[in-house]
Amino acid sequence: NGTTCGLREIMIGRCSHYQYIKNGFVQPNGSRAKNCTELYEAFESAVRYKSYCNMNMSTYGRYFELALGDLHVINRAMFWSGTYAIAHTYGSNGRNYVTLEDTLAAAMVNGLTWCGKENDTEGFDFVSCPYRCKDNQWADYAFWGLASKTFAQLAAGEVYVVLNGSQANGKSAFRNDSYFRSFELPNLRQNGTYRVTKVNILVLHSPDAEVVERCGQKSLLELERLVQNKGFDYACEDDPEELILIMCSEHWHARECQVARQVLRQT
Ligand code: NFD
Repeated sequence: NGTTCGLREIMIGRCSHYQYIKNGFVQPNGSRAKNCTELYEAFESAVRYKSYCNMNMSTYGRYFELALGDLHVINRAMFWSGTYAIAHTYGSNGRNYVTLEDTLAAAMVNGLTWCGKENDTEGFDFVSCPYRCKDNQWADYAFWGLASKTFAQLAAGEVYVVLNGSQANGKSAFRNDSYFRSFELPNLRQNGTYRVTKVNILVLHSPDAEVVERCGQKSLLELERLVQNKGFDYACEDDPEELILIMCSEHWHARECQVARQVLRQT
């Protein structure tokens, strides 16, 4: 439950690493390096000395503007829901596909926990975060809600969505309360040069787990309707082979991975 001490050093360090070492797969060719200290300061001034419940969907606006202002992700933006690990393996740090976490704004804080604290010399709470604000649901979405919305707005052309067709506990692949549904799908661009043309859904079923939904069933049917109402082309594929091979590398003994084993041995 603790929060991230050394936030400043981590964020500025990650930003420098991103730009000077990782660089190349996401940011446009020839774009100027960002000033990491300035970026951190935009982030800090949004949150430090503020009480958690005072945050909302515009709190980090300047940070995202500075970090992502000039970016477009054309034909390779990838969203994920219930599929964090495999979507990121497949995306391969922006080499194949670009996820939100491959952008500078998100890479600087992905996996960290932080919150501001009022009337405090540090201005940060390094012990615990409330995580839930009773009176203001937007506080909870202040960072990742705006991150998701901003990322969706800069996706163009064909986009990809990796969903989980074998979620446990009756959860659906296209959940009512997912970030993907609440902040990404509604913010895909419908007009202009950088509009989205097609939404490609990749539905995964974990080896040896129950199949809850396939393309064209239940929540995926609803998703299809929403996508088409927005004027985008729609495609849905169950268990694309390249994803099954990645999954089978981690579930080698599953019955469904026998075929993969045989094929891989033949070559
Ligand atoms: P979800 P969703 N590692 O799977 N997004 O549609 C880490 F670090 O239910 C990104 O609601 O799908 N975090 C972030 C994880 C946060 C992991 C919110 C994991 N293995 C929204 N698994 C982010 N980077 O933190 C689950 N989570 C967390 C965007 C995740 O942090 C992405 O562009 C989130 O708080 C993606 O297209 C929560 O579980 C979509 O929204 C919900 O993940 C994923 O949100």
